[in-house]
Amino acid sequence: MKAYLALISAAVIGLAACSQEPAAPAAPAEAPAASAAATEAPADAAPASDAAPAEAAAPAAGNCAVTVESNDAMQFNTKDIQISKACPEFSITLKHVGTQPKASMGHNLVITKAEDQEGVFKDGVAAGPDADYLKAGDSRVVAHTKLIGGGEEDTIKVDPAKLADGSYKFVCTFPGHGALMNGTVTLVD
Ligand SMILES: [Cu+2]
Repeated sequence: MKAYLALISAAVIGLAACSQEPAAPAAPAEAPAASAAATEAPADAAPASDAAPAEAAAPAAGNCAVTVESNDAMQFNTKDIQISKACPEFSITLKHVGTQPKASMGHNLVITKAEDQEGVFKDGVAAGPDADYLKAGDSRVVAHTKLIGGGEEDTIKVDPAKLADGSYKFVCTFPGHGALMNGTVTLVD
């Protein structure tokens, strides 16, 4: 009610101002309206802003990203990447915690449908290092990182909705790595 009255009076003063000189009288007219709004706003807003970060934002941020490590021993540190369906998008960071260069121990993380993995791997190896061991424009690839060497990392975003119609896997397409460096991608609630 106070704000309503403030708006009315501001409007009246504003109208009066318009009939005279627009610029100068406008400034004093705005001041009371602004301070009325300021005193009322925190009372309404405070409970909402207290609740929001605790219940929604914090857990969501933690669940919508994962880091997968790879090393000089040709291994990922997980066999299953779990992606929450609730996430509008999901971040996967591939980290190479080893020291060897990508020419000799490069890794990538490539997500495909389970039945496409072998074909994507074979065609990727054939595509060679300049193509990051991925066939150009391969439509079977749902998402992939670039090829990285020791000390490097790369982050990709995945839309969980694109993983809903089948079973999905991940693999490193560096020659000889696929047999050891692979796993499943699982959608979870
Ligand atoms: Cu690899």
